[in-house]
Amino acid sequence: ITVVLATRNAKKLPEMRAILGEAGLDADVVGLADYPDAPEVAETEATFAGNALLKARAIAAHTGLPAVADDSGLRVDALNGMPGVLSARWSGRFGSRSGDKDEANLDLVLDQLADTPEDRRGAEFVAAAALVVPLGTAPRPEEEVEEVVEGVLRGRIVGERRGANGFGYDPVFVPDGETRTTAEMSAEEKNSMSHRGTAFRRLAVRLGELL
Ligand code: ITT
Repeated sequence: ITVVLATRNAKKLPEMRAILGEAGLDADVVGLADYPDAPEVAETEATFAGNALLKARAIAAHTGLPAVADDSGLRVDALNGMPGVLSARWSGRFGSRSGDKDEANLDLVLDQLADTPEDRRGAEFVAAAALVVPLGTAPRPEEEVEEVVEGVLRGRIVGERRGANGFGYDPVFVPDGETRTTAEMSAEEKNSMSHRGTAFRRLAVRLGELL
């Protein structure tokens, strides 16, 4: 069976692939590179789960294959949960390379928290992982399946960038019980504790049951 990963984020894709692979999922996992005409989905929902489902539904409908999507972001306590579902586009600057956008978002969160004391810098990464199995898929072709699961990683925002791994807000995020940012960890180490790791390990179990 083939499963399509419905993301255009080139840094998320290998994380999703690695987590599903390590979970022992017995499927051929492909990205959107194989589907150049796949629709771009506007993230119009107010929740991570809602947006993840929109993305998975659109790609399942386009490809006729089971599709898995991630919608994720950073919720900062001192900013009342912002940037949340707006995490990717928070800075409002859409550079041609995703790296530029990440840098602008990092500048913004460091700037917004510049005067926030050490004990009020709590934050969490959240990921919703959605699975849509379209009608006609073996072994239950008469059944359409939609599932969403979430994962959360609690931590805090540090005062300056540290580390070169990962993407997005990783250089300023230190998980609870850790001293290093998630950008200072190997991919395996980050995936073992991350919001995306938790969500996609759960989803892999469901995929294994369904396919
Ligand atoms: P797709 O919708 O195509 O998957 P996207 O980058 O637009 O790609 P989201 O809308 O889910 O994805 O936004 C996720 C943003 O949240 C991402 O761009 C980062 O800024 C942030 N983020 C999510 N997970 C992260 C992680 O593990 N480490 C650091 N930042 C993360």
